Amino acid sequence: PQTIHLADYAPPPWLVERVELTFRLAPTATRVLSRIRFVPNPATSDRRFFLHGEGLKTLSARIDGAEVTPREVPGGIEADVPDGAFTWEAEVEVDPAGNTALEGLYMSNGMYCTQCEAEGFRKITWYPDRPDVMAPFRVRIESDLPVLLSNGNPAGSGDGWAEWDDPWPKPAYLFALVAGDLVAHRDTFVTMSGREVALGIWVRAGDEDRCAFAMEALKASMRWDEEVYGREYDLDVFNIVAVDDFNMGAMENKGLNIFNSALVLASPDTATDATFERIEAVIAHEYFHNWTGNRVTCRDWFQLCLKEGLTVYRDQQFTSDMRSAAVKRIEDASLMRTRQFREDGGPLAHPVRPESFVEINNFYTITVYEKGAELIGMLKRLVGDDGYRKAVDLYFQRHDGEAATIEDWLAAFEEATGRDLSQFKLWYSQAGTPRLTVSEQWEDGTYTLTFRQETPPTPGQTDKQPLVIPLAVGLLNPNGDEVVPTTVLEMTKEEQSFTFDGLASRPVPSILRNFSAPVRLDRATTDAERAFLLAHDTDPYNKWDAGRALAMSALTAAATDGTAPGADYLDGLGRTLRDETLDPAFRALVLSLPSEDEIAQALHAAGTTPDPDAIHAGRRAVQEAIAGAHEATLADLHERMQPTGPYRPDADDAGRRSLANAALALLTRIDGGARARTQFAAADNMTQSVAALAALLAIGAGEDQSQTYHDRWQGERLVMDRWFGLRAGLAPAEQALDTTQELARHPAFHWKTPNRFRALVGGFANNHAGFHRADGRGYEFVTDWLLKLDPLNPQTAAGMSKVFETWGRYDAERQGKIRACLRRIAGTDRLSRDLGEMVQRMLG
Ligand code: DPP
Ligand code: ZN
Repeated sequence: PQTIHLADYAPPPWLVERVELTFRLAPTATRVLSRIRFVPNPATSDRRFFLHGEGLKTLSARIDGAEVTPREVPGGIEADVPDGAFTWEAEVEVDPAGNTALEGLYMSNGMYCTQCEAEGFRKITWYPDRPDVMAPFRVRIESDLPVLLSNGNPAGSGDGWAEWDDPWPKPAYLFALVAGDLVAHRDTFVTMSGREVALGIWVRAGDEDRCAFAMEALKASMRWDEEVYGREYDLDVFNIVAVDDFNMGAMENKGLNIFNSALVLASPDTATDATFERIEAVIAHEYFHNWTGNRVTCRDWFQLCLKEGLTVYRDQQFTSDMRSAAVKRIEDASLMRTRQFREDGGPLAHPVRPESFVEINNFYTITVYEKGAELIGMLKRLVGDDGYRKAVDLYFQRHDGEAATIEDWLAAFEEATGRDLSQFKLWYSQAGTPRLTVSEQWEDGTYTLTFRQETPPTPGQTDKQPLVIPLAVGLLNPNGDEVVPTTVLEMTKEEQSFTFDGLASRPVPSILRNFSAPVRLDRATTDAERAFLLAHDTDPYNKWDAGRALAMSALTAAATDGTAPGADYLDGLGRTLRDETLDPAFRALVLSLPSEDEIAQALHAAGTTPDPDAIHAGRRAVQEAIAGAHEATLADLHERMQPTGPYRPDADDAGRRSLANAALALLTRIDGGARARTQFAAADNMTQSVAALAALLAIGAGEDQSQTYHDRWQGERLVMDRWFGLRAGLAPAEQALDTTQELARHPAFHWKTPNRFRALVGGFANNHAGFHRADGRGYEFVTDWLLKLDPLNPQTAAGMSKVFETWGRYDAERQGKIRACLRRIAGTDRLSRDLGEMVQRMLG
């Protein structure tokens, strides 16, 4: 397979002025008629006429009305064309029913739908399928199905047809079409300039009562983008469609967002608090793309972070405004430190803006998305809130209707704020997590912090430059009072010192407040000092982090030499739990322990080879110790924190439930499951029943509850996804593989549906000690399933293969077994480009 390089970018020889498409829908033989007006691109003298296409049966092709026979070339076709503008027409046939890859036009439960990002449009018709070719689209759909949707505004409909007109130039990856027997949950939104927008969430009959929450989230997002970014919606309609078979979470097609149904449908009895929060965030995310992604799009796929990092940043801001800013920041930082640092530290590490790829689908990563968002946050920290707003306004003003680059984005910041961002730009090109070591000096009232930064080598990048790192620091005196409030220090060199004068006593530093930069902080400290910060730090993130570090030190000790947790941790935790001035959601975060995977990562980072069984046993011992030490407090919280009144998914109630349920999980470790059984039996919402079931499964109990859940929900696909995931993910390590294999034979294991596949296979891989069993059979099991799925759905298979990215952490035997599995995959005939690239990178 061919590797594509950023450095090889060349502008498109031909631009598209207008696209007209007609779809005659039929399950196995859909006809697609295209009429496309091409004009020469004045930016280049190259006039080669190339159209992408994959799996298309061409019935006819014409240029300016004359029949032509295009030449087949790798990835598409070429033809001889006039010197000036011309019209291309083609009629092709595609097979939506046979499209199991879920890219292009495919069918799901009798409904037609599309997924064109990144390169799916070429499976629909011949086209310059690259994001820097933007055009207005007119679409006609012919089908007997009652609901026919596409991008833009409705432009007429009749018996068996509908037309749509999208006036905003867009790249083909934002094209969408839906046809099906769907029902709508409708509403309207009046924009800041007084235009009324018709909103619709389209779902299968029976799901219409599960759309209200998503609709509220949509309206809140539309209002928020007006208020915070001054961005107004620009069409008469905005539609969202829920589809069961979907590779990704959701897709921001212009005016017609398509969502994995797991991220739209929610009711208290079927969705958990976490799902509600996630739905709200993803609805916002896709809506925000209307400006950051659609109106201003990406020049090429290397610029993916231009739209994704910025849009994730915007959805994070939205959630902070809607819910608790402190809790949201801790959740996001925690995701970075676990999953993104894991990617950055392994064989799949890549820059936020990658410089080469084989299959772009493999780069929809936590690095591009989440680290990309952290870069926006750092930029804002460096230029200030006003500078940020000015720069973003300038960016929109300058690039509306264009396909832009990271250079364009940074240029807008440089011009709007006068700041030189050449060093900052390294964050986009340099992979890996900088490691920041800290040393301290105290003399005559002067306190000096010296930082040293070092970014370890990553695949293909051995030499790293120093980055600009905004370090938010505060200082506390030994009484716990803040003597220096949060100050942002700008580190630009490899080693740099900062001094604070006039202090009465040696301070305790609180460094990297609010996770001000995506770096790994390495500072020699004691459990006593961590407990001090847990008690006194005014920065919620660092307060949480102090508790986290205490927990991690207890867990790594328990996992290596079986030491019991010390008093600093147990007492500090107890005080935090009882501190009624603290938000319950915050206390829940302090109480929830790092996962086994995180413990393995921490041990590896400290130079110890993680032993999955010892980690499993150690984590359990720490849970038992916490529960034993704080049984009365936990029991009190479990009881008192249950919200009263009807279920509401808002931040306050969800926060109370999360604290109650974190307490329950620990209590279940010592009460034999009594409380969890009672809660499961009484629960009137999914959050409470799942928490109880999970607590039971985690102690190897809950068979009856699992069966009850199964019997009650077997007709509900999303609820059953959760069941598969919980069973495989929480089964006791020694039973995990047997349980999972049995679940794989369950008649409801519809493995071709990505959600179900990810629930079971991903759930099992999340069962750290079960997946990493010493005999390697956990690895074999996952490998078998990857190879079974790959021929049908390469994208989902490739995504799931990341469960092997941590192979380098483990002992030689496990490493050998994982590598043997990766080699088995690599040696398979007709492996997809997607999975092939992933295993090659993991093998190194
Ligand atoms: N562009 C989508 C998103 O919103 C992914 N396909 O992230
Ligand atoms: Zn996105």
